[in-house]
Amino acid sequence: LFEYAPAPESRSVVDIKPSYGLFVDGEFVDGTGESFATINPATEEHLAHVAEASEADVDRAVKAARRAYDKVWSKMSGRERAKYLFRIARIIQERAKEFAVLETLDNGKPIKETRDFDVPTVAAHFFYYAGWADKLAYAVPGNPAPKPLGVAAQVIPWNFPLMMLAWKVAPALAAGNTVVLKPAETTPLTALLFAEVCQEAGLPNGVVNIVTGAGATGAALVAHPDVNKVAFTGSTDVGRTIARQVAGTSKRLTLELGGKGANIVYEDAPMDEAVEGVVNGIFFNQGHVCCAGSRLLVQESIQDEFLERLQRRMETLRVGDPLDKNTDIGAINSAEQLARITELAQAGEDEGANRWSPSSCVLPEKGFFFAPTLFTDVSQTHRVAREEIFGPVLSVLSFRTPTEAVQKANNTPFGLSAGVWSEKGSRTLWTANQLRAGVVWANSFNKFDATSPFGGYKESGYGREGGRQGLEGYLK
Ligand code: TXE
Repeated sequence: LFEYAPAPESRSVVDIKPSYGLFVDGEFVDGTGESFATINPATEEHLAHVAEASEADVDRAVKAARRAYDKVWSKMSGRERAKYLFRIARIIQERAKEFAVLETLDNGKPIKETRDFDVPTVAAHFFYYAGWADKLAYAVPGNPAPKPLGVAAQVIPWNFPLMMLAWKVAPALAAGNTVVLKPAETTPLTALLFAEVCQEAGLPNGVVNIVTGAGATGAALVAHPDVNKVAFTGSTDVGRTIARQVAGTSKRLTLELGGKGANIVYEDAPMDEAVEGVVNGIFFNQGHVCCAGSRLLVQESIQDEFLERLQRRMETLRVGDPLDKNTDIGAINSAEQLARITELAQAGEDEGANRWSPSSCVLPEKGFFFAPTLFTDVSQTHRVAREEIFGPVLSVLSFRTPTEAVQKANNTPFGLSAGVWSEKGSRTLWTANQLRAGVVWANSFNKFDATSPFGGYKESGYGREGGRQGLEGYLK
């Protein structure tokens, strides 16, 4: 069932073409609109030109997805669909190096993350949902024969370009839907490489379509009348716009939006692990993580010692060339995002918080980089404590009692993630139960698994991705 050919030796690590079209109905086609450049944020060098899909292009892609749904994909058995998903997973594994390098070039994240985290997680996701394709009767409790929704419009951000694609495409296809996906404008290249994987896997034409472009392309896709489902990950503002746009239609919607996660460190926490977890929680992927632990809540009795250890650890972080295997913090994804982080960090200083960055940190002269930054003397009303910075900036608050920790952690319009650090299981469970966050990690942070549902409370969105629950958003 799962025939498997090893990659030919000759395949170069990554072959970036000068320009890319759209992937519609199984082939790369020219767009009818303009094109735009995607750059390497670590060097500011031009990588490729990519088509900006017009409304007419989006219409063509949705029509292809509809045809594929009606004629092929919805008629196929789950077992047969699984075969394609398994093939896709295997080809991603074969081409892992290519994907990792391309993702690092287009996004700016360190190669050790794309190599050890993004690409393996993506393959795992396709393997996992391949396993569900013939077991959908068990996916939605109490409903023996759930049906796919039809054509799914999927709009994704730039922080985990390939992983966000996997989170959306794998469950949609497993459940029997076809998709039109729009990657973010600053990171379109791995989605286009994924289109090649679909071809290589022999996926029927039109089951996956990729339309590149900016917000207008995304808006045209969401508005298309023949779309049955909209899945969006991105900013809370755009999420609101999309919710308004979809309201009053029969389209189903899931949203995964921003966050302002708290990492709660109790006085009995395993100290070394907690320091590592806090560092990972905010500096992983340059802090471009919706579930980042961007607020540290540390118990007052250990605050001084903890901060001293944290600062010592931050002195060892290596910021720079994302292709260097030793780099911990790569490039900020775009000039716009760098400006946003810079502005918010400045607001932190202006509002009276105390700003610190490691003295060891020397930023490269070219490219978009931001030093790992710690804010202490932060009050809950400061912008650095309230707004999603989406960069390597950690705001420190303290607490005396568990109740105060929970109150402060929940004092945000968001509710995506939190971490609890304590040796005491009962305290961890009590805290987790009080937290209004979709995911709570205990003595760990930023752990992801395909079997585990992920999603938000409050303004962090609704619906879940991952796990059995991830299928619910694609079934009726
Ligand atoms: O997001 P946008 P941006 C947060 C983070 C960041 C801020 C802004 O705080 O600093 O958002 O980032 C497409 N209709 N997050 O401006 O604009 C867009 O082309 C349909 C958190 O980059 O939301 C891209 O593909 N689509 C977040 C995608 O939406 C539209 C990840 C996300 O871009 C659209 C990213 C429209 N009207 C940013 N306008 C997370 N939750 O992980 C834009 N898009």
